[in-house]
Amino acid sequence: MSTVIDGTEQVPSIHESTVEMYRHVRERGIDNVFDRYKAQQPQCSFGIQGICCQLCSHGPCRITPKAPAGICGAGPDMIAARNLLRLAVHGASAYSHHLEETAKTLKATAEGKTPFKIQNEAKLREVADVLGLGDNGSVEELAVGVSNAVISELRKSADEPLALVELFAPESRLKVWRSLGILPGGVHSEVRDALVKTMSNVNSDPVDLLLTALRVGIATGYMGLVATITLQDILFGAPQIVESQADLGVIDPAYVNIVAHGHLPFVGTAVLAALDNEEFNQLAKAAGAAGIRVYGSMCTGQELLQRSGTSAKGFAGQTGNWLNQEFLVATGAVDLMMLDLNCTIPGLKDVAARFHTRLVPVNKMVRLPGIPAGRDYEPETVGQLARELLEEAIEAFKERSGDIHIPPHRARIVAGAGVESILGALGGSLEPLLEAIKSGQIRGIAAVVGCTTCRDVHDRPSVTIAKELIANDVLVISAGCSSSAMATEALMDPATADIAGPGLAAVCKSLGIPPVLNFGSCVDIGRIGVAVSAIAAALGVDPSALPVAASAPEYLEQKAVADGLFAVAFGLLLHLSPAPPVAGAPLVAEILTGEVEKLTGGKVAIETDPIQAAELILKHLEGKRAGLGLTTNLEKEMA
Ligand code: XCC
Repeated sequence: MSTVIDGTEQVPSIHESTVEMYRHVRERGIDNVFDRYKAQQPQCSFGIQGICCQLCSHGPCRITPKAPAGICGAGPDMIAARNLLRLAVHGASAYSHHLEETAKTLKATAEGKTPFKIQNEAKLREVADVLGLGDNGSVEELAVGVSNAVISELRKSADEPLALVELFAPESRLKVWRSLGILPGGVHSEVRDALVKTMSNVNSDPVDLLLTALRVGIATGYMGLVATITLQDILFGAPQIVESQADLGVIDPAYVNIVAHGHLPFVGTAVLAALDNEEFNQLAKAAGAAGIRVYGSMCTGQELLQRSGTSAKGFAGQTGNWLNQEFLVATGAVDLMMLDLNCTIPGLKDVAARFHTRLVPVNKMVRLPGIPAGRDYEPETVGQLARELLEEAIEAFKERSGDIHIPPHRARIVAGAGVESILGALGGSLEPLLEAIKSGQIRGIAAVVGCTTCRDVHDRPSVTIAKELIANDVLVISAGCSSSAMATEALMDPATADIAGPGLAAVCKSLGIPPVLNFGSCVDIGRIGVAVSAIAAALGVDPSALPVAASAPEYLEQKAVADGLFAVAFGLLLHLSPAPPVAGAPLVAEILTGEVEKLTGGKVAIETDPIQAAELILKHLEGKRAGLGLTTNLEKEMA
């Protein structure tokens, strides 16, 4: 954090732009996330270890040597497992909200009630066919059928296995999950059952609670992630390789500036579509601006970025991840922010109050005290909402104070990775990638994904791990806030290929791709699951056998917990930092970091040092290479 140690100032972020803005807001006496983090230290060790229970009025109960059980008799393992499951349920719920909004949008679009047009008929027909709807109906009929099928999957009982899991998961995974009794049913029912289990004095078996957490993770993986990206691809088109820019320096103060902030791409896409009408640019010019620009923040930004060649044309760049949001407003050049779902921090409102920036919740889940509601996304009214937001942004532009400070940094990025776009880049077949892995030119694949935190220097762990891995010829794929971290540090610029090891650098240069592939937003972690399944199928093995690992080096919140449990259920090594709240629960920690591997093939590895973390991932990949009979580094050195 920003303190002076041994005469050296330790900055709060790895990014020059964020550090510059941090200094800027401090000079103005504006509170911010980094200073609040500092003010919270030291934090409660019971909470950090996961051994604090606050469920009933007897609590909080904390586990100590003197009091090894809560008042009800709950021990540390039960408390930690219950807390972990509750976190996962929260994440699953948020993802299912996103999915339901997407399904509603697809259906309304098919009925001609939205400004959107179905962009990907081929994927619609493919999915409709897999769902048993045939592929011959009209686009509209099939889209309504697919939407209805997904909504009924969300709502069915917990006893009826999710058809989408049975249709899309590798057969070898289904076998494992069936044998463990963790093949999930309807998401809403799974959420309800998990909440019942985690109520006071219902379920006191940590093993059952952890298996339930894996079950919730699988439901999240195939519904919240894979189903959401599938429907969004049908609606807005699959991501295509695009070029853009990232970092706070993308903001141009000459324009009316609008930021799409959150996770759901609907309102941002509608605003970009409304901008096709020259009327708004003319209005902006009449107000003294050069025109109107729409930028992205966090995952909504990633959604727009990866489709900026097609359905999100006109997108002007990615500003950064969630830890940048207060600094973004403090540039003084953001006129309006559209807020949908997480991660809109309460502190954002206080910064906006110091500037002219209008904060507009555009999702019925998002509310800020004192900010009027009434502009929530509905598929049927989003066209009108987009026009109103454009008008309001132009009005806000007129209120700028002139206190504008934009760090000059921006990086070139290539985005839009996914199975379809990778196949396109490889000439229609995964074979060149598989050959590079088999020959050892690429040692393996690491998905370095998820949030970022203040626990370390902002974005340092994500960027450090990625750099270590690519230097050792591991292809890194990223999604979520860590993706913005790497974009800002130019790891998604093909010109950075030289910092990769010789094998990976050669592959990057021959294909013109960067050493870190941008898979997009949080939900696009599902795209990584689809890609790994495709590689496993091509090699005829289970995903757990592949030289593939996942890392959430700065995990923050509940969606990340659900994602992580999916990775473990899917059979992957999941490196996690900071340490999840299980350190005070020996059995839970032992299961997650060891025993679960015997059940699913996956496990958690906790390591807060990014260099050590990269080493343990490399060791894991080499172990998997050996298991498949592929050359290991050791053999290479001895040859
Ligand atoms: Fe929020 Fe997706 Fe996490 Fe970033 S990465 S801190 S959830 S915005 Ni998913």
